[in-house]
Amino acid sequence: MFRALILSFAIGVALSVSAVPPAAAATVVSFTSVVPAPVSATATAGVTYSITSGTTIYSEPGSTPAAQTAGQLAALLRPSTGFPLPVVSSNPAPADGIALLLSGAPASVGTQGYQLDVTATSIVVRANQPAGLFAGVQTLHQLLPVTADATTVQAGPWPVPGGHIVDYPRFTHRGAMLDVARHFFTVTQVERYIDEISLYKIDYLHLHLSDDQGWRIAVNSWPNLAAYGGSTEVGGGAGGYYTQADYSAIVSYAAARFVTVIPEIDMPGHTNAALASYAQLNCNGVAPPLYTGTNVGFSSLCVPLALTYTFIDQVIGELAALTPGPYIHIGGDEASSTNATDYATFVDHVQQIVAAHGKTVIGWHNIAGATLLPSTVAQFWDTTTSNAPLAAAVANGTKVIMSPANKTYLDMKYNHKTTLGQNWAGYIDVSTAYGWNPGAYLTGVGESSVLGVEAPLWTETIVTTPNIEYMAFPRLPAIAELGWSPWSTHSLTAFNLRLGAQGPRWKVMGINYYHSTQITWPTGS
Ligand code: IFG
Repeated sequence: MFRALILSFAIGVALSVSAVPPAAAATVVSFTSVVPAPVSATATAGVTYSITSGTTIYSEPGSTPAAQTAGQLAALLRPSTGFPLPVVSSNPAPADGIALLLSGAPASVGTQGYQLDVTATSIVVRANQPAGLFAGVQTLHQLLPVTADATTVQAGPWPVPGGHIVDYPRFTHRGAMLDVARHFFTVTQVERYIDEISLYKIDYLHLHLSDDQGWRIAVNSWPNLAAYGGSTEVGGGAGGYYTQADYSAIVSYAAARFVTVIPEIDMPGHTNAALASYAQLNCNGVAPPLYTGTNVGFSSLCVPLALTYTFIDQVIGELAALTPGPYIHIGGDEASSTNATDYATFVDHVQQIVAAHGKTVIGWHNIAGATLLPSTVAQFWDTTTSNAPLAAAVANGTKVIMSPANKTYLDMKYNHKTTLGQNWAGYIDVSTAYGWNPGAYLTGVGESSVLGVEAPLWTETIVTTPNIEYMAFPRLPAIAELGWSPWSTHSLTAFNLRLGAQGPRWKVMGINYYHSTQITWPTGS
């Protein structure tokens, strides 16, 4: 009787601290379940490393970024394992533990790649640059038992499958765009999205900061832009905006996860919020009302007006000073209320302004109708597989970020049953998001002209973080894989298996993902 009481008590305790049955906690994740697929991954059969209360996390001496990444790994593991997991940096690395080293990596992994070795006695991530250590730790994260992502102590043990990975990206640009103009999202909401996209080695976050429905970044020299232009959103809600301190917090949070922020001020179209904020910016001197609908193409900055360029220079000047990344995105899409001549004149001029502030221009591919600076990047977003003005610009040296709307637009419905999102570019489920080759998609735009990919999430219909997650997962990892993994690894069957293996972790992380019917999701995920 007494033994039974103890046993039932022990089980009770185990279950009460564990969100999932103890058996699941010990499940060793398959070494081959990583998304994006690594360049090469070889499991060592029968070998696992067990994280224990004695495990030390070691980071390269003298590297602050390496220590930061080590600290993030410790911050992930301490709450779920209950282990102390000290982070140290001293020569030589402790024999037993997890080591993040900036030596010994093969040159082939470049600046963003890494080598990961898991043996019975240690886990070692080697990279040439701190960004590579971060990428290696994201792979390690995916090899941990899914309960490692819990925020309360879970039952162990904590096995990591043994093996050897050498990995590096196909494209250097793997982006996610969040439209914070149609609906405003707080710093905390953006930071959660950064956590989620960086797990899949996304390294750019494009923030669509202005549009007809809202202006979302404070500009000291034009205070009404945020105060008034940021005071509403689609549907008439309160909107909001980032103070410059808020924006800097997002930039820093992203940088600590090796994500570079690309701010977009969309122009000359998509500018009603700015035009409503300052009557003097309008050709007729009259400010239009704030707009809370979802039409596009009806607004334009006043191209002939000299004040327009003073405005742009001051806005870009303040934004550039807040943006450590190389890019400013100037939009340029759907300028239906700007005639072609004015549009070209405008884009030519704005490129000069951005360059004068030391930044490189990105614009939606419509800017190919102007004369592009050699460094200007075009972001392709149409649903076609050819675009003559873009191909001509590419022949002249322009580089391209691939965001075909019918493949990468995360605001597209999965199917006719999806309540959120739109369908003007068609339905996009996993097979569509995954089923294309960014390096061989557009006529006249070969692999060497492609910087990479980006998955935009427009938010006309997206209001909450669960809405963001429902549309981004599981499709964003598909775009992330197209940006990172070699084309030789491209296989929908294999990807679907690896994507399904992410489901249990997303459940523990509280990610509100869509259980695509194209994927076999493990029971309970
Ligand atoms: N196109 C518009 C976006 C947004 C989108 C919604 C671009 C570049 C349709 N421009 O995509 O502002 O409304 O799917």
